[in-house]
Amino acid sequence: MQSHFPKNFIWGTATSAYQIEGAYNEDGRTLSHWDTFCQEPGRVRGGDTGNVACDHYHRWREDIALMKDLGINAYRFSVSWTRILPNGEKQINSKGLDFYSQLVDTLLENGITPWLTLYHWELPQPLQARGGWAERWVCEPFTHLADVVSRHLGDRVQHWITHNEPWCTSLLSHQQGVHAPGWQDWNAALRAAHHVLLSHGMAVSVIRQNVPSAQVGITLNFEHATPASPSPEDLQAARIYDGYYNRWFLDPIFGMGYPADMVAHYQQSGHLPNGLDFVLPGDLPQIATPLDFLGINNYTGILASAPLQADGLPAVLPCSQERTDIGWGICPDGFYNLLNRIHFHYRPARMVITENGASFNDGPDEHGQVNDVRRVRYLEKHLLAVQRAIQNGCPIDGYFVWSLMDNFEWSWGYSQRFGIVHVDYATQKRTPKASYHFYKNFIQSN
Ligand code: IFM
Repeated sequence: MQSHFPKNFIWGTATSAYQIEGAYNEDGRTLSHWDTFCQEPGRVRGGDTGNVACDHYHRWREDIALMKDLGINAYRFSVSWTRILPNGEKQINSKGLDFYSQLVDTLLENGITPWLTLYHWELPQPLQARGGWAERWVCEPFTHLADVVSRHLGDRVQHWITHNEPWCTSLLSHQQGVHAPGWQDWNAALRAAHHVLLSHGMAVSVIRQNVPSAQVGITLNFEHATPASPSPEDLQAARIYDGYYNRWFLDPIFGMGYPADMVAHYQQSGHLPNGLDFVLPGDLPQIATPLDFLGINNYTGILASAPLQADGLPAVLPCSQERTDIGWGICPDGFYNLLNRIHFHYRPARMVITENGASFNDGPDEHGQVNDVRRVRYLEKHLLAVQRAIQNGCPIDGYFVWSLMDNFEWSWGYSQRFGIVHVDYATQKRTPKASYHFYKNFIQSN
């Protein structure tokens, strides 16, 4: 593949704390709502948990050596809230901060820029027990977390992401019930979405106070919605799905407030019996605090069709017959359209692809090699889409593969492998896959 990426492009890989660290009860870490969710029968495939995961808490030096060999110049990771603030609020666990401090120092020594995500889905269990993201007060402890972490690491960490994928924290977790806390309550989900966004705005201000030179952003996940046919009904179905998944988050972050068509639609569907009563004066400007960059996560897209279902959402199908092992359609053109649409409609200052990747469950062959050619093809096509979007004027200056290594895939447990490094969970042996070598060459040739 001929590639022409701009000079100084950011090449990275991404992970998150609960998915790789393990050591769930070591050095003062306490339980998050994902630890307790995993204990509930039927929530996670195979009864899997993140208790050990990739044991990164003990093997992080080896993992940084892999990153160094890969040639990336940036690494995106998240912090575990309960490692740092064991009861979720005031009291600080210095051992938790020390862990991330050492990690950051060693990344920098190896020429790898740390990109730190504050919230990648691990809410301290005591906060969940009091209602979690559905409650407005939760913004305060989150802002405190942002304050503590940015005070301690802000002398070395310049790139800050407040939240990872607010759609997942709110709707996937509180409306669909697939992620912790596993609720199926539309109104709670929309309140949670607002509190996540509000806490984001509050955290941006705190990070900027503590680290005046910081680059601060948020990472949203997107699914490009295509109407299943040109009929007006299917067009409207796609528009509603887009509102549910993409616009509900993009619009307020870019100062447009919640999309009026979706507010009306949710009211008609009974999801907002009291309207937007949870939005108080001052919230929307706070949410729309200007950002240095928008983090973009994309894996797939969908085809939407009428009629709408009882809950007001359209029926959806994968965007293509070609699928990854988790069943998601492979649609690089949808990704390209999405990037253009974000740039031309919302005009973020910078765009960074903070996650892109695929689940393919290839394991080692008889020679111990993992020849994940389907992932190589997936990455090639999506990198090409990014390159085309840049050529079309999109200000994209970074790309992070999800993920550095196979890890705990939430409610799918360990059944789905997204890594470019294979992890044998019985021995914790790491084996770089063909996609790792592909990415290494790709970075070198750029
Ligand atoms: O593993 C997740 C990650 O935690 C968030 N973005 C999507 C990935 C694949 O599902």
